[in-house]
Amino acid sequence: MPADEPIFHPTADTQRSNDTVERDAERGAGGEIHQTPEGGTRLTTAQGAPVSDNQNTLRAGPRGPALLEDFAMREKIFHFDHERIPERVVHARGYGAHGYFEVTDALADITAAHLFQKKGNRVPAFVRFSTVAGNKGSMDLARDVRGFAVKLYTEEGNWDIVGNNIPVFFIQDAMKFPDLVHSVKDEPDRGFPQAQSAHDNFWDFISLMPESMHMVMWQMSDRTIPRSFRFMEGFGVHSFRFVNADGKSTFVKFHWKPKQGLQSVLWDEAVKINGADPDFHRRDLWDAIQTGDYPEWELGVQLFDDEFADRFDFDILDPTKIIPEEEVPLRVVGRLVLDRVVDNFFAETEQVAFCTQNIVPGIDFTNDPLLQGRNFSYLDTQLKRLGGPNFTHIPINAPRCPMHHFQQDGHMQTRGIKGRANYEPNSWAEGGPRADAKGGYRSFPETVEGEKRKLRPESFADHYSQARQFYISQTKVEQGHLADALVFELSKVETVAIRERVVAHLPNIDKDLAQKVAKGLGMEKVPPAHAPAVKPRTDLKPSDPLSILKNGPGSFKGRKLGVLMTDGIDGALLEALTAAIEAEGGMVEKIAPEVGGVTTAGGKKVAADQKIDGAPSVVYDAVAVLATAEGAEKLKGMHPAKCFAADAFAHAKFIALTPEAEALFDAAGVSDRDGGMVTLSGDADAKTFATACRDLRFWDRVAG
Ligand code: HDE
Repeated sequence: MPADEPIFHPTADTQRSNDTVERDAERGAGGEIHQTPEGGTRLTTAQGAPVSDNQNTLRAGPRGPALLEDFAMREKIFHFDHERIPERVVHARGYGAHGYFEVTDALADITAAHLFQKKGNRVPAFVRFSTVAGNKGSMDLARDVRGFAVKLYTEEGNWDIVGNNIPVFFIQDAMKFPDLVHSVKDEPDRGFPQAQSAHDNFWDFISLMPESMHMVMWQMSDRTIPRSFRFMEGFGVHSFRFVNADGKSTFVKFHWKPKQGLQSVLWDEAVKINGADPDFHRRDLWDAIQTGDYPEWELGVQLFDDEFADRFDFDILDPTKIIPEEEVPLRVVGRLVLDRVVDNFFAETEQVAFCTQNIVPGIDFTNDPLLQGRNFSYLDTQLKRLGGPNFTHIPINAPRCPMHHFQQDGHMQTRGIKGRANYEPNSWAEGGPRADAKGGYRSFPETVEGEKRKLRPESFADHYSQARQFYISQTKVEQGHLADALVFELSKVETVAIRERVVAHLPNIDKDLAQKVAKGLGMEKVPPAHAPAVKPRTDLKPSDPLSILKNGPGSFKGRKLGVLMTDGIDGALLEALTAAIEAEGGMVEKIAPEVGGVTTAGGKKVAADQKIDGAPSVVYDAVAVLATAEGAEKLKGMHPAKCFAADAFAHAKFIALTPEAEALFDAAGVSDRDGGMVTLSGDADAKTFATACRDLRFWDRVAG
């Protein structure tokens, strides 16, 4: 084989073997014998032998024992017995989708990464969103950090940005990760609680780890109860390096900004969504992509040099710190679009193996101690999950560029390898690939010196200043949610001393917050503050990008209106409302007392998408109740309809209602009428309502 010819090309090879099977199946005599007499595809074993009966095991006599020689039955059960792989120790519950990443601003002067050399360069992408603590079958709306892991199949190898929807982390050193994760997961003796941090072990650990306080502020904010994967940001967290063709290094932080704007739900909604639709987030992503409303994120980079790093108030290697966008503005360099759902959840979403060490020439790590530990952990974990070193052969993990190497054996080797050389150097004429000293991956030659010691640098010691900055950057409504979240979580902690130890961190962040939480927990006073390692700063300015509500979309695009309807309604009004919401880019789902739907005043049958019992208002961004007087009477007698109205009001949603529907709201205990409620007296009101929905929530109702 000539040296420049690929030894194998994985995707092509896999394709070839699939094609061969299909071709064989189609071919002449072979094709015919692979069909049932009715012309359908014939069922076979995994070995290809045709199956005559998929319902009954071979047995000796009609009521006799099963016979072991029934290879088809044995194979079927054997496969089933082995259909699960270990779930991820963290981020077990996740959902993935395919798409592409396109460079919108070349960075050829900053990085040698092939991808960034030209505007318009496009590579395939696979993204997996996840919660962290819950198991694979847990619910989507747990209060939890979300994983935001991106695999870019570049022409020089896979580049994985394994990030979260929060830009900082709980701990500063990878060595603490097992402790952190053990503390948040279900407690080891009782095996609960599932998918939540509201328990003693988590807060016990946190109370003893002041470095976690910045992340705790983010975790207790609405960031951890996103409305959808589509409406959250992603962050690479660590500082990385870009290295250009001349070997010059620039530090970089990665930010994914959703074009759809940021949005979260309220905690009470999250709790109820978990019951109504535990798959709320995955269904949302699936539906959006299937309807052609492709979610999109911009990739923003914060670029800075050594000089900035030296003068920055905090250590850029410390993953518990951000660099405010006011200090280093984002430069938007690309866009990520998700436009294809997976064909098979297990093969793709479950088997995808993200690894922080998957980088490409032009990109490098920094000495962030968390990142360094991760670079060990991810490869290691894939071995456990996927069972062998050849997990890169699985199509979702296989690079889309040629690979040439000498790693041939091992579990599940699937490639058609040819030739004699499996070592290097060798002297065979077709001896295979050789390293490329110039074009191959080279680490940035950073000078490193120092004593070999186990220590935490002094420059990592300030644990409260940015926690405070985050808190003061929130709107009043958001600050209220954050305080409520702390009160909720700590109320679930049984040990009073742990509650107190957590609250004692808060005066170092914000005195009002400390007081609110202490009061919410029924404490007589705020416990004495822990002595901080260094004095917290109070001069850091609020930063708007840290708030969700200051970064809403100002649009109802991609959001959903739930319309509860009864018999006898004005069909034209329903149509006007639907048209107005669709003109805003929103979707409409119709709900009725019976899923068969309703009949309008004009005698037209309108099918419902949902029966009221299965469509609480928490699964919608805004609601409308179109009812006649008689219809409202009927709804008043239905508990789910009353909850629909009461919850929509309590969750600050925009509500459209016919004058007759007022009776339902009264019966649901909603006697107030405010600017977030629009009475639909005529078709023109539908437009007014749809325009109001752009604000997503009527916060004045709950601002206090
Ligand atoms: Fe992870 N993390 N992590 N992590 N992480 C895993 O890898 C680990 C950390 C993140 O959708 C595991 O394949 C260590 C920070 C995401 O498949 C494991 C440390 C951030 C995902 C692992 C961290 C993340 C993981 C479990 C501390 C945000 C899901 C299964 C040093 C920047 C990827 C797996 C997916 C998954 C280890 C901290 C994000 C065990 C040791 C910080 C999004 O390898």
